[in-house]
Amino acid sequence: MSQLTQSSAWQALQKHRQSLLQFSLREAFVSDPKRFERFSLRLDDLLLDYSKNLITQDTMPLLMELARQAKVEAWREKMFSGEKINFTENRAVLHTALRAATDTRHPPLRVEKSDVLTGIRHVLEKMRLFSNSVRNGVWRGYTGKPITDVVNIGIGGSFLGPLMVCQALQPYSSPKLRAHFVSNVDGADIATKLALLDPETTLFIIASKTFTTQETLMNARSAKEWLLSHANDQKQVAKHFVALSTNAKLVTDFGIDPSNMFEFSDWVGGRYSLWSSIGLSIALYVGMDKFEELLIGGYDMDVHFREAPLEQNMPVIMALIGLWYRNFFDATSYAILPYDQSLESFMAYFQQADMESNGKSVDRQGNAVDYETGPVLWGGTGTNGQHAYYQLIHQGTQMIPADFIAPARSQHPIGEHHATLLSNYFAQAEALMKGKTAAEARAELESSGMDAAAIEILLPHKVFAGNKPTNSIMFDLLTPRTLGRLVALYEHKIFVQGIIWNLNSYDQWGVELGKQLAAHIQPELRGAETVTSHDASTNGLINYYKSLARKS
Ligand code: G6Q
Repeated sequence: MSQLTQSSAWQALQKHRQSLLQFSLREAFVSDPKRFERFSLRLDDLLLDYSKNLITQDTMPLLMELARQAKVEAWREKMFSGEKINFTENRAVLHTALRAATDTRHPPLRVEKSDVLTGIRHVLEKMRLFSNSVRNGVWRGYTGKPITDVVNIGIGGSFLGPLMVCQALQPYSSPKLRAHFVSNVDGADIATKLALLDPETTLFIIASKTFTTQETLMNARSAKEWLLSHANDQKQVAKHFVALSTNAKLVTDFGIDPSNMFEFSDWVGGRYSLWSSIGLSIALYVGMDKFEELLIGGYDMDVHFREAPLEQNMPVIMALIGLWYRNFFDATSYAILPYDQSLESFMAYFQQADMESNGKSVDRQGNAVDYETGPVLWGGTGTNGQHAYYQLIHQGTQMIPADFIAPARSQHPIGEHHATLLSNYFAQAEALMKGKTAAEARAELESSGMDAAAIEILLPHKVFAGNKPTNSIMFDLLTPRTLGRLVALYEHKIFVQGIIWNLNSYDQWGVELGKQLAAHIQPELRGAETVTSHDASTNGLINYYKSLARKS
């Protein structure tokens, strides 16, 4: 048995879980009128209501004890101070430094003796000068026209964060500059984007930490060929291509002027990199001031996470509640449900952040874990989901804890739209908590005038068990600063869970195997020979592909 499952805190939680077999959220709200006050927390306007969870007053102290036994506070300090907690890659985990750099009074933060904050501020200044010059029309394309379209070419962590933030902050964008994202190596992605663009006014941002990623480099090469097919002059590449990377040599080899490269360091994990120069598309789209407000929002949450006692600590509470369901209720998945169309990629972003960080089955000592780790994350914007997959959350056989997220005010106020959206936000969490008893369903059917025999047939289908746990997160308006807080909240939640599960949340070796095999297969797809080097299924599929491709 692992230390974790043997620990007194874990065992106490298991016992506590048994005492909750008859727990009813509906009754808990009736018997405790202060339940909302007891189980909610605010950071300025950002409210976390966790009262609709399967917890009693005894649950949180037991969960807090689990966090203390896992030394969450000490690990938190290791992360913030730049210790190499990503030990399988021998790296610090310092995306928080990118946010701390906005605090001019922050003491120096040294990694291998040099102060990282100075370097970060230097890059921020370079981003400011560049984004201003593009946005002001000073930076011009090869025919002298200002830039109208920015295309971020990158994948995974070099794509999802900038995409999510640009969508979320669209109300702050300049109408003179559009942002596009190309990630998939499927030619359809770049071809459909290029078809809409004018090479004279398009700027490509090649976003790749390593600058070795197959998909990104292929898309970047196709973009360069497209530009050169119009500009017919290699020199013009400098006006239309910039790079965001840690790898100056490969950027130069690709043909991008090193003065057009925006650096960051290897202690920024890909999926935590939107705060680094990987956020250049954000700075271009909404302006550098707004990008810095986003960083400040992230820093607000860092300060809260680092300083608030565990009992009053938003990321800690969310982490513990998530872990409670994953490990003690066998919840295999977790839904993120923003009631804000501009957060349409929020779930996809955290699907990567969470599943890549805590989708591990070996602990920090290299032992197979004997407990569940990261859940499957899924979801999407309300109310669309209500007319699709919510059915399974309400009446399916699995428990799916969910986070409901909403702004009090809309960035797009039109008539009654936002009040209608929010009435659904409130109603869904209430419905999941309360359910509908057989007596309530029967009374409803009777009052509709239905005859007794029909009621008996329909009744079981109309009953909702309820007792479905949710968190509700609400804030005033989705500003850059609020978004920064929200993103950092989830990042730190992932951190806390990873620490308790005794994982390295900051590597991603699982991504590697498929990459290696694809590199081996690619040359085999070229010739006409029958491929025999794999298992029967892979050989069969490759050879079937070749037979079809030959026909075209
Ligand atoms: C994230 C992962 C991964 C990475 C992409 C792109 O944490 O490492 O999603 O961001 O594979 O990598 P590059 O930025 O190096 O192209």
